[in-house]
Amino acid sequence: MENKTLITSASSKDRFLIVGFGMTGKAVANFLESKDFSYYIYDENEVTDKMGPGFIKQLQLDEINKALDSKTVKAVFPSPGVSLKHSVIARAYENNIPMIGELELASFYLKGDFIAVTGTNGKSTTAMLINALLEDAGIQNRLCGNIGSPLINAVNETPVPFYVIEESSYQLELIGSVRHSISICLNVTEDHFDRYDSIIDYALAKKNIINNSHSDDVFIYSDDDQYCRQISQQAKTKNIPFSLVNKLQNGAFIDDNKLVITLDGKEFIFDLNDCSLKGMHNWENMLASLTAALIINNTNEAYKSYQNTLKTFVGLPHRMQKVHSENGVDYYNDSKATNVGSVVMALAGFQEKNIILIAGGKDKDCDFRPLKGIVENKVKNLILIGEAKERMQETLRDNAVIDLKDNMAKAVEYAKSIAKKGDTVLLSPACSSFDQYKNYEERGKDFTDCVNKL
Ligand code: UMA
Ligand code: ADP
Repeated sequence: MENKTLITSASSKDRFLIVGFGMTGKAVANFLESKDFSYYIYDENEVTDKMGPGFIKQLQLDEINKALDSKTVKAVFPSPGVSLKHSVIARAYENNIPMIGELELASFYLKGDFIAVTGTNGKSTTAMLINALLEDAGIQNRLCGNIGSPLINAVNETPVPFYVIEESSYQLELIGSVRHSISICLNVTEDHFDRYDSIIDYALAKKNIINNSHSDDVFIYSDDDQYCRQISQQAKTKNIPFSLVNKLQNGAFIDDNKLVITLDGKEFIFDLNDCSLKGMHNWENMLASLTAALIINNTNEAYKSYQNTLKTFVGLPHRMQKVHSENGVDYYNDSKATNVGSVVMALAGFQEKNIILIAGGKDKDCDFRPLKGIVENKVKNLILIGEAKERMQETLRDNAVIDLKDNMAKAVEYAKSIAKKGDTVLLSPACSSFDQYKNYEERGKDFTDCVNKL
């Protein structure tokens, strides 16, 4: 039976299993409650939330296995943070129990078009910018997905014609039958190697974004990225590339300090001097976002509105955010740079070798070698913190003057003591934050607080 039929024909007698009870699991539970369905929960931590009448119980591993083996469970809803190699998921697969991701579940009920944004870096900025471009032009849409707002919540809200969805590779692993009218892949560089065996494995998850698209759907992708190009070759969609390097005939590119988007022979131009978002990485995000918005509406009125949005859209905190300036030294918080690719982009945006870089954090087993050249060219001092500091030092020892520090406060204090007029102190960790913080926001705030305390 198709997953959609299985869900839409389910009755209150059917029992489901939610695996992982964080933001996604809770949103799925709310949805199941609204349909009067019953559900078990599996979570490695004890669930203490007040539950609705559909909740049966939180199962332990041995109980789960019994429930799955006896086929008491009609379908499993895994949360994105739970690997599909997890023993519970593996057991469900062995028993041929359908596995349904939260995005697919939502897609059974939502009628609007899906605009999906993926990529290793730039997803949140791009999804937010598309949301703003459309909203300012009077085009109703809802921003959701990995950005922190599960799509399933939209099922019980007022429908809108467009859903702008940030989609992580974890979510894309279970994309099932979800069709995207517009898919965007910004880049594919190493990340999440604690979950994927190789970059190919990771890129294959990203590729799922175009799995169900038709010839009248559109795929917007970076022509500068080999994995994005390879995905485009397998897509049935109309493909629109963007590039920072080449002037594309039918696509989006940079020309003489302008963003140029060509669509079906028509050219749309946006002056970079008028854009609040700065940095080459944001040029990519703007090219992709504008292409998507122009596909949806490219009337003169919308075109003007998009130009205004670019003036006002300042981006998100913790992404190359200037948090302080003192004695000719600028301090930037780029705590969201949780992988090597985003740090390469951050450093590429600076012209001189005047960066004091604070990096390190939770080790995700990624290869730090792509940092070698750019660190050598741009970083005068590298200060390392966190679980990954020794491994980073090992890789980068020939490329920078390196100091290891115990924590953020000591790193910032040291950075300040060595910074000279014209230098930049940059937190751009290349690692996630979970070794010392709850999340990247808390780490960015700690950096900013330490800077402001000085
Ligand atoms: N859990 C287990 N066993 C596991 C893993 C998790 O029991 O092996 C349990 C945890 O105890 C916890 C729950 O599962 O109670 C957490 O589930 P989750 O990790 O799927 O997290 P959610 O709270 O549901 O948030 C998820 C995304 N998290 C991840 O993909 C890790 C959020 O993205 C997203 O905003 C949210 O769904 C809504 O879509 C965060 C993220 O870090 C920001 N994403 C990664 C990234 O951007 O790099 C992909
Ligand atoms: P994501 O949601 O994919 O993590 P964000 O927009 O939150 O993306 O940005 C995450 C990090 O990546 C930040 O450090 C930001 O400066 C950097 N970044 C943003 N856009 C890009 C891009 N197109 N290429 C490389 N790095 C980028």
